[in-house]
Amino acid sequence: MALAMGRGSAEKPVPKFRPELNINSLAQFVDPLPIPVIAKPDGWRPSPDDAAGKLPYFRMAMRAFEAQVHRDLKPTKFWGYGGSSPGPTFEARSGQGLLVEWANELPAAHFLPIDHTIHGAESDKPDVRTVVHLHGAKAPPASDGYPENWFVPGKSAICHYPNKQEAATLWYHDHALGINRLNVFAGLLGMFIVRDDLEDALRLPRDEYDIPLVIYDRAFDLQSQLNYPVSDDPRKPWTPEVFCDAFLVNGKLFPFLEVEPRKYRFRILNGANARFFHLTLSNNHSFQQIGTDQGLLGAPVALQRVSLAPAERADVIVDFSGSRGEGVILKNDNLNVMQFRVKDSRARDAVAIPATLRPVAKIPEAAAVKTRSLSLVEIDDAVQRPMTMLLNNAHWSMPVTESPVLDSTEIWEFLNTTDDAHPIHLHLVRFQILDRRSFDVATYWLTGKVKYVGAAILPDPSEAGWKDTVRADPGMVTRIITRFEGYTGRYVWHCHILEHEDNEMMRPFDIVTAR
Ligand SMILES: [Cu+2]
Repeated sequence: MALAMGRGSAEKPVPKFRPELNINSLAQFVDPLPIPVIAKPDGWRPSPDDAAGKLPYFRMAMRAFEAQVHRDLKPTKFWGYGGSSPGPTFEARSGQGLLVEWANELPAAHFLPIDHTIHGAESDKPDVRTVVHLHGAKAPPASDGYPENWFVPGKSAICHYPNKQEAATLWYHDHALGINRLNVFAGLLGMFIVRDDLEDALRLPRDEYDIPLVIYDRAFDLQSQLNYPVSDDPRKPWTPEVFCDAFLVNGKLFPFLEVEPRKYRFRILNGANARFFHLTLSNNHSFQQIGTDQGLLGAPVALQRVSLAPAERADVIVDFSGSRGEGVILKNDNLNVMQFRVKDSRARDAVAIPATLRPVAKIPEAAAVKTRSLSLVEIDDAVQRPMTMLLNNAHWSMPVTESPVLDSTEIWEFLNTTDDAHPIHLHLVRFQILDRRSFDVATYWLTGKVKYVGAAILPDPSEAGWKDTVRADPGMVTRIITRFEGYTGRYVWHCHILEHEDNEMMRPFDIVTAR
């Protein structure tokens, strides 16, 4: 018996998915929506760019803490930045850099099930490792949170964020190789907002009318503790995707927000490991999407539904002036997520949404000096269970194959041979989506050639701005175009389904100087 269990099982507890809390048994809209606090600097430090200049310095500690996700539940154990999840929101101005010392003050043992068969998470690695990536930031490579640059409890890393980029809704989260899905699930994520003068001049809703909504799904056990799903093989607890039925907004289940009958700006982030959200309002009112991952769209787009893959952001304006005294529910498909309680009062609303926002100049395809065809691949075991996911058939540890030249423009086309949509994220750069087009996957496997079987589909108006994450749909070639600006050095590109990213669907790339 003991022999059949194999070596190692005596040292590590066997991961189990415990009986699950029934979310439908909970009263809805009894907790106010928490709004993350704004991060405050702890002083000034010399700028890495200019020794005479000083930059605001923040020390942000990752700590274990407990928080109630619902009035009627016991406190849940989380890990979070600044002892909260989401962590404090950073407020930055374009062109004004800042320094963050990310300090690992977490316990020595992980509380979620590590799969030690996954590359980078072997038994000889410390269980608790963290490294922080600011998603969407144009940051030097040493500050980008390279997945192998993790550090253990008691250690820290200082990152420099120059913020030489346009106003946008960024977010920070863990990126440690092989356990990133567990660290983010544990609560290690937060918002980082960059503002600029052009955006200010548009006079969009601001201050208490500009609210981040960080949405993600989690599972809880009967003791209200996080319950990360596992496979039925205790030696390989990894599962291909995690979909849970408890939707949290800013860390609460079914929260409510009291609003005035006026316009609000919501910066919605899909912070889920794997779930795609399709959000609507219960009154079927339309709203205006004004921005995407990397900032403002050229013009507002009227929508009744916003769809977000993991890591994507939508910046929307919702006008509650026609809903005085009503309860408007934000829904994901048919399920309630949160409630807006519109006050039955008069509100002064001087906000008029401008007809145009920020011009987004299209990058011409002719500007590209190179087109890279990159396949998205799923490797199954003998009984068709996914074992790993690959980019261009390459594992993380294989030599770098993508080395764009600094300041050059390239087209990257993602050939999705799998049955899943994969949100593909490139670090450092912002890009534009060119199109998506169906191709014959069987022919591709046989011949290595792309045979298109449909017309090219242009991006939806809501994603026709600057992006850093793109949904690559199954059986399609998704093309993006980008200029590799900013820094030379090593960055990564990966699928943002965190279970895929942790299991090889991530590759390094190098930005090099022209020879
Ligand atoms: Cu994926």
